[in-house]
Amino acid sequence: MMQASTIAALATRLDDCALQARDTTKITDEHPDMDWADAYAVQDALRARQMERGARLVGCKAGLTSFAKMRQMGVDSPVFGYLLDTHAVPDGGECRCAELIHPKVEPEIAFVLGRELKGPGCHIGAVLAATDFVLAGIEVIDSRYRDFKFDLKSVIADNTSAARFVVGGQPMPVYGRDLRTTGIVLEKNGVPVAFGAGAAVLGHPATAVAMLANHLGARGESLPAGSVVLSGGITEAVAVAAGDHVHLRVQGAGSTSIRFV
Ligand code: OOG
Ligand code: MG
Repeated sequence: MMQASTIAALATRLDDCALQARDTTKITDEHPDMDWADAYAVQDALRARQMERGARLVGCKAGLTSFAKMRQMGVDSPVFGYLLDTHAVPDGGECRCAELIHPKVEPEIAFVLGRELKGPGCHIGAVLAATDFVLAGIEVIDSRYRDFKFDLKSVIADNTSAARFVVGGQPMPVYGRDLRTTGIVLEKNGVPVAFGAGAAVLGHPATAVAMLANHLGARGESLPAGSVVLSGGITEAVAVAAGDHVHLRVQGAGSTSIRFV
């Protein structure tokens, strides 16, 4: 287990990089013996710093939940992070590129919970029973690591590259729907650039939410009612720059969009 002072210093370094939009080397380069608990301890310390400044927790995210994403980033298992109100962009709103290092967008299915979800033992059925509705979600990721190169422990410490997100469209109840065959189209500047279906995420996107609830349960946390949960990029992430307009259509759930300025 890392020393508390090391954990605090790493969280400060990652927080400062995000605040100043500058990158850093991945932390496992200097701390090769860091374990999973250390990585999540750094993430917890980062969250505490941001919440001390007044940010509110609004939900959680699962990442690296599709083979497209795992292949793109060269890793082999999902990771989990948190979402704050300071990450949220209104539907159709602006994202300022000057505040980010090297942003990319991901098409996701966002779950909004009507009831608390608590692991262990959480499964797809429990997730669907607790879900009020799903929405179209675009996550803007922005790794604080140079050239977006990291390993799993480094990316966990960095709150799984979370930077901004937008959700919107037409709230879609899950009852009577098959989220595996729910299609998505991601458009950049009016051109369709990525396509997929819910099954790209671990066979069913609710699996990612169940894994997240079980992960939190093991740490004594849960997903409260009202949480928004990003279930993970369905396709590879797409790089964006100022001037880009990104639009996500989710079959049966309308669409959401974000402008990069
Ligand atoms: C890590 C975060 C991945 C997703 O949806 O797969 C993620 C990264 O690729 O930088 O949010
Ligand atoms: Mg994501």
